[in-house]
Amino acid sequence: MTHPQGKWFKFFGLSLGIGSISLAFCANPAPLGAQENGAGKTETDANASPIERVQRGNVAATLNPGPASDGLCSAEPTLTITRRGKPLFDGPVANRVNRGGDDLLGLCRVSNLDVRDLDGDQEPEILLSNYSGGAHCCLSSLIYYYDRATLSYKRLDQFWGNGGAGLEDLDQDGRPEFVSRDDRFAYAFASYAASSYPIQIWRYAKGDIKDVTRLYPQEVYGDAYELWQRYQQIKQDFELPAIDQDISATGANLGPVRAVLAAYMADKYMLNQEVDGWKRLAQLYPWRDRPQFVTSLKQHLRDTGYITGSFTQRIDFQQGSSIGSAGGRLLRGDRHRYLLKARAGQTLDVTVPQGKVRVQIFKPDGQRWTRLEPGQRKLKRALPANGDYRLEVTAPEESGYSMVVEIP
Ligand SMILES: [Ca+2]
Ligand SMILES: [Ca+2]
Repeated sequence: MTHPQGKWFKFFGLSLGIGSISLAFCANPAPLGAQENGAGKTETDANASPIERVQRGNVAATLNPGPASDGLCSAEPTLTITRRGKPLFDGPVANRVNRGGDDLLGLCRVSNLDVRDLDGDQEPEILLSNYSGGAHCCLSSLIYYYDRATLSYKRLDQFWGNGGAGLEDLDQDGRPEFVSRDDRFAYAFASYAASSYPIQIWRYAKGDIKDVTRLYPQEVYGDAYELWQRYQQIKQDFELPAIDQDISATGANLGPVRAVLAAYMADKYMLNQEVDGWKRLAQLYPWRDRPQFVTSLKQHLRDTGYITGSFTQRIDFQQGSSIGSAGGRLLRGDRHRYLLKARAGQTLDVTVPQGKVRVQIFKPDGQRWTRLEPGQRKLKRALPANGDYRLEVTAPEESGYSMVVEIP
């Protein structure tokens, strides 16, 4: 895969980049209508007409950005959507974009029209990107989706902040994921230009969009690795103070180091490798103010939901292998949920080599099927149905654990 964060590294100092299908255009925007990035795109005007048209299957959409009011922002963008030959939407793209809750964002430059089925239900969605105007903020995706109940199109706004998102089918299941970065790390530990970001992966389905980053451990691992390399680069590029020097006296700026380690720790939490992460951080950040840095970093990770007792993620089977593993640390009340796809008749073999934990296993229909009590190490049974099984791990008192799952 082309990793978007690679581009952010390249533009370190600008932090404008995004994925291969880019929604970014903060600096030096390309003329509207000049792209040819959609298989169904049928028109780009010889005079760089701003009108974009895309058709896929029975759905066709046309975006007319209207006259540019100040050379960058459009005055009155309009959109038409035709489904099965019937015009179902014809009007302005609303001039405010919902950022979540009541917080609204300006609409300045709407572009990158695409028509594609984002959730694999054979019904294409219409995708636009919006730039609100400003030095490097803000980007958002506008998704028009067909609502079968009202036989009309509704819109979902997804706010990305400074970074934008790229569309990429990471697991090649035919449904593309939005690959973005966690914008809450902008300015958190350094200036904007020196900030670093953990990866975020979002999935659209049925009029809703969700953060599914934990379901993509390979991508998160790749991101953590790139952040690690970035840390090494920063160490080379910046003259960092000696370990025993009083930082406040030298005036040294450790912001870029703190920022990259903050993003790295967020990824480590997503991988359930936080114990290893904190161990490494102790070596990577040897300066005297480490306790203060760790305290503020933990607070930030708590505020942004990385430090949490409960989560759901899919068990990651290495390619060609029937063995997957999981693990972490549980406090009382925490719940680690793992999903596992299997077929009826296959044998499920669960081993808990470490930890005093309870593993409850639920069938694809949601009914509890069987469980391992704290202290029990092994369970082996034939599975009764096809589908996603859920393994829930809890602990009667604080415990680390590891778990190996095999479906031979
Ligand atoms: Ca769809
Ligand atoms: Ca996918």
